[in-house]
Amino acid sequence: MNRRLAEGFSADIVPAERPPVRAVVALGANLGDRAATLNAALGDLQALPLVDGVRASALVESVAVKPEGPDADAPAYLNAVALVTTRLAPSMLLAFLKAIETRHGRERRERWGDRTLDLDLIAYGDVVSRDDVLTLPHPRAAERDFVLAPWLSIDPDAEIPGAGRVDALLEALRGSHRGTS
Ligand code: PH2
Ligand code: MG
Ligand code: MG
Repeated sequence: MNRRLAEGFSADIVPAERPPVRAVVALGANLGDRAATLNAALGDLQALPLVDGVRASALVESVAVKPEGPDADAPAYLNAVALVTTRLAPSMLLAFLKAIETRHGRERRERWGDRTLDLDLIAYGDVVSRDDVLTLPHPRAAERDFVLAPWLSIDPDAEIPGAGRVDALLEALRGSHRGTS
C-alpha cells in the first residue's frame, strides 16, 4: 500500500508480512453445553487463517462475576485460556473472535450478561494500547482469577505487559480476598 494512502490508518490494518506473535485469548461460557462450545471454539481458533498454533488450558469452573460482584445464583461459567501463535494483526484477530462468538449463538443484551460464548483478547505480544475498540492488554485481566489461574497453568512465566507477572498478580488477588469471603 502506498505510504500516503496508509497514513491515518492504524498500523495493524496495513497489510504487511508480520512475524508470528503470541496472543492470549480467554474463553468463557455459562449457557448451553459449555464444554462442547469451548472445545468447538478452540477448534475454530486453530482453523483460523494465519494461526499457527493453539495451546489451551483445562476448562475451569467459576462463579459468575456480575457488575455487582460474584453471583452464585447465576449459571456458573466454564473458563479457559488459550495461547495462540498468529500472524494476524490484533484487529483481525479480534474480528475473528467476534465471528466465532456469533457462530456459537452469542447474543449481546446486558453488560456481563449470561452467554453461550465469550472470547476476549487478553494480550497480543507485548503490545500496550489504549484504543477505543481494542485495549491491550485487557483492562480487567489482572483482576480475574478465572483468567490468571488457567493462564498460569499453561505458562508459569506469563506476564501481563505493563502490569507484571501473572503468578504475582494472582497471589495478590487471592490475598486481597482472603478473610473477606
Ligand atoms: N465473564 C464476564 C463477566 N463475568 N464471570 C466468570 N466467572 N467468568 C467469565 O468469563 C466472566 C464472568 C464478562 O466477560
Ligand atoms: Mg469477557
Ligand atoms: Mg468479551
